Amino acid sequence: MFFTVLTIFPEMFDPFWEHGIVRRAIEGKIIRASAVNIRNFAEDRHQATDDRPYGGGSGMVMKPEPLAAAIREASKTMPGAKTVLLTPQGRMFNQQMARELASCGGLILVCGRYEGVDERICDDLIDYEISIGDYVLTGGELAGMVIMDAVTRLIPGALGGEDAAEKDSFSDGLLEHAHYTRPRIFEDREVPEVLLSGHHQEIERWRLESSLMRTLLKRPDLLEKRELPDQETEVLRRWGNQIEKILDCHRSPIKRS
Ligand code: 4FV
Repeated sequence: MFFTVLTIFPEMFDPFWEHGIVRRAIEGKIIRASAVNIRNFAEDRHQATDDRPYGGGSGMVMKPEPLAAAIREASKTMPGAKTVLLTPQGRMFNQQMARELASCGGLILVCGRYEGVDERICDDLIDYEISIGDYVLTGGELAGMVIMDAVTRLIPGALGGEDAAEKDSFSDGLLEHAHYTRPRIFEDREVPEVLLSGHHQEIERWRLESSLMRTLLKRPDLLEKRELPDQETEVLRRWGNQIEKILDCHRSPIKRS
């Protein structure tokens, strides 16, 4: 997987590429990543990459010429790569989109600054407009790192255990189950017994119910839009019946006695 980042602050990416799974993926040649300074493509003697907005108003806009030249140069070195503009105007980034991008083979990440980029760049040089959230950043660089991080860990070999990414939150549309590690007792709180039982079927069942309960309580919207396998339907129905029974008890005091 190849990443080229177009930015006026390429040095921001060095610490990102020098740590953790991303660093190991680069060392293992599982990904290749480089940051290119858009200013290198600015022709005027001040190497300006921004200018005042037509129509007046505050702030500056990124000039089209240096950006277009930088995108075209990157596309030449990465045939078939998709260009991505990080912008609040974009489709909301999520795990499904991360999987989509991981199959692209090459991404050119365009990081805007100031009020944004000249619209004529979006017209015919950008394949994807992606947002990481409904808030305004000072630049697209952090969003670029978020995309690279989420995509890199989906590249086979990046996470070490082959199937690690399959067990992710959202990989199957549920939040992940609770995780525990040593010590068995921490501040008087014990690890659930079943996890120490070595009974893998029981452990898988416990983890499924943990995922379902956490998703039900924290992100019920994910359950509403998700295909429910029978095993999950059975669990949710059982919980629903238990809740009904309790409510019943409270409806008719007689039953409670
Ligand atoms: C952003 C976001 C974001 C907007 C103007 C960069 C800034 C500045 N990018 N998701 N939210 N970008 O706020 O991706 O150019």
